[in-house]
Amino acid sequence: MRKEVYEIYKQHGIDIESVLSTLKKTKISLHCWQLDDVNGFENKGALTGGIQTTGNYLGKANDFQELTSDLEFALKYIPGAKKINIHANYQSDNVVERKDIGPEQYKSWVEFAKKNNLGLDFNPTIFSSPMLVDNMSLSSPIKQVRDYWIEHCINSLKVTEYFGKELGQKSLMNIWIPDGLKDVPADRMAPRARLKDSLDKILAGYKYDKDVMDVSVESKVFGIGMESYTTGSHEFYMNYSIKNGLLCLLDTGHFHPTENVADKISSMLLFNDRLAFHVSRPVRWDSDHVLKLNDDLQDVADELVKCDALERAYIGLDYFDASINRVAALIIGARNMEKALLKALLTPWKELSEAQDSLDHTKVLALQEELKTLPWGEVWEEYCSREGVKSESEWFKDCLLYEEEVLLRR
Ligand code: RNT
Ligand code: ZN
Repeated sequence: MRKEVYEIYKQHGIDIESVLSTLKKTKISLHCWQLDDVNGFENKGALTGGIQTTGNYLGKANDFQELTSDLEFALKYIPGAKKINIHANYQSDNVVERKDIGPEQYKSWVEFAKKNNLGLDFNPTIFSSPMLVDNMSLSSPIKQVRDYWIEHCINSLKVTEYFGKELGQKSLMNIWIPDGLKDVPADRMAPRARLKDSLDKILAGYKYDKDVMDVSVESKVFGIGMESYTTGSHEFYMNYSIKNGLLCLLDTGHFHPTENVADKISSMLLFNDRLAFHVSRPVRWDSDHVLKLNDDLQDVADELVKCDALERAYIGLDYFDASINRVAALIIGARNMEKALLKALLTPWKELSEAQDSLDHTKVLALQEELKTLPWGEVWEEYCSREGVKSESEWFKDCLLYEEEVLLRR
């Protein structure tokens, strides 16, 4: 990086060294499910629950060994502190029926995390299962179905607590259910009342150690086959989480296409200690495209930084593209998340907000636009090199080699 770059940012009151030290310790949770199209390691059935992957690019990971070797490869090209986000259907040891899982089933994941200096997050897997009846789980009218998933979630709390304890850093357990209806409901309230009751039973079912884990709930506006109603709406979970000391998780693909998810962050932070994210890229619907460094992503990163909320947020990625090299997809999206955070940290928010508060809106606009041409790319290269991570042109070459030597031989 040129010496002048320090000066350029200093003129705006930004100290590059402190930016890099903040960025380096900001954790990003990498979702394991990009590498195998959300399949998991159980007997493979179809992906159900209103989510879809499209594409059949060669080289998908088929088991724990392949998936962790892909992860280890990807990790080399992603700077900063990382966690791995796993789903319950990625049991690494002695696979059991989903409702019966426990720490025993994820021992190899913990070993993998320790070896690679990673944290772990966890998700009960409430899709792709015959126990999902008519796309309903915790809000199903069938008691036996609800009870099955309640038990799965209670056991998931134990797994998550185990991760937090073993790895000495907080683990997040996120509950997402697909429950919903294709057509206009006869009754919107009853499924939501059942969901509320199921969540109460889960929380009463196991008193987890709050020092080592948090629980979040993820809303959604619609799913494939559930276009008219989802039980777990944003309003439902926003209220449930605040009343019960859980975190609200915002998935950036789970709102109406023109809704600005970044705009929600400041309001949420005024009433919640902590907030969780699934950062995704919806294209016309919740399509889970790989993150690009676009305005939507930047807006989310900007809000987290200007609200001084990096330590109050769980940042998880959530996209799955089966039409391109899956390892590259994971790397590209994660690097873009890092880049967005870097750009946000290199922005003089104080200067901008002072201009806003002194009603100098012209300066706000002028400065916002001027900042776009500052040499942040040089700072990015510097960050990557300090982290021992290859630069833009280099990592992709390695990835093509990995494709040729490993992925295409599967
Ligand atoms: C689905 C949700 C959910 C899943 C993962 C696999 O729309 O976004 O988070 O993507 O749990
Ligand atoms: Zn999500």
